[in-house]
Amino acid sequence: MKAEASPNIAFIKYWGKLPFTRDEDRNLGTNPSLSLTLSQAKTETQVVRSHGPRTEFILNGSPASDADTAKVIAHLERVASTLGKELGTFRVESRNNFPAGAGIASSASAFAALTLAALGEMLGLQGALEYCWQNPQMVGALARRGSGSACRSLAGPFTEWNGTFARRLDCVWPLRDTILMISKKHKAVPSSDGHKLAQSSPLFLPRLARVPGRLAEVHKALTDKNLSALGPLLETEANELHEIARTGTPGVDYALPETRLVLNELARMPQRDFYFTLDAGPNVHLISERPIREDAERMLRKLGLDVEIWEDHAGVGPTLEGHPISC
Ligand code: 2P0
Repeated sequence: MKAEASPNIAFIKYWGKLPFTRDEDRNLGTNPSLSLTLSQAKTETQVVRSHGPRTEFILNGSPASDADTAKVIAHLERVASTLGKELGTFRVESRNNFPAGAGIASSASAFAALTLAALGEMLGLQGALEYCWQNPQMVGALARRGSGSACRSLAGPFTEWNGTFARRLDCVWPLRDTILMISKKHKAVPSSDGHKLAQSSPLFLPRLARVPGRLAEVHKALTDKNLSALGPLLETEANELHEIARTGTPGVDYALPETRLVLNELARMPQRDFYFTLDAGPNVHLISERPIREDAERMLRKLGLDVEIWEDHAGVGPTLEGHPISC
């Protein structure tokens, strides 16, 4: 069964998990988060029952590493045990049309797509569609155990995750995300390690206290479709995420010199109608209402940077065999 899901870019960031000595995969956020689901960047995953001795995982056309295969098998086990099914073996094939591990939330789309494809293969298409309809929170909890932010890729265009359950927001606003692809390399420190280190930063607890107020402001900006109110909140969130990572022990710098050049240039622009956010990576996401490729090209030329630009925009969530899913 084949599923497609897009990554999401967080407006309010999930950064830090509740600590569990057992069940580390519970992935419960220490704070609520809210995100925009994209539509052009996609992970496509096919899960098919096999008669082989073990589950195979093919990633972007090549056999995946043992570590990635183990993560996929662990996730198939979660889905099977939730459904009360025998696990068996599978052939899993997954493709991204965008760079993974580079700050475009590839684990979110990966585990959203894997969850749905596995449900489809284990329950059949009709059974899986009914399951998603009747148990959206269970589907979200499954995706979340693969990767926390995956529960926010199960719907669109905007999803809020209260740390435990995720839900689609009743807001349609065709925002764009123009991504300055400063690096396509896999980041050196995975997000799951970043989440653990976050709590060692002196900035972590003060941020937790600020998030509820900021979340309310983001809700208001979404309701009013007021980008000039939303934009500065996005930028503060991105800066806080990177500051917390930098000031943890050990500190992690997810930015590159080019990232800083771009952010400094944006800070110098007196009037803008586009705003930056960052994931745990060096690439800059510019959120806007209108197409801004030309503005971005002009800025990059001025800075002497040779950087690819990817244009994406708000999406409506994943599909299973072409059927829209919204959990
Ligand atoms: C987010 N990020 O809210 C934040 C902001 C990155 C920066 O969620 O360990 O891959 O798999 O639960 O979901 C990236 O972390 O971490 C992330 P796991 P995940 O999008």
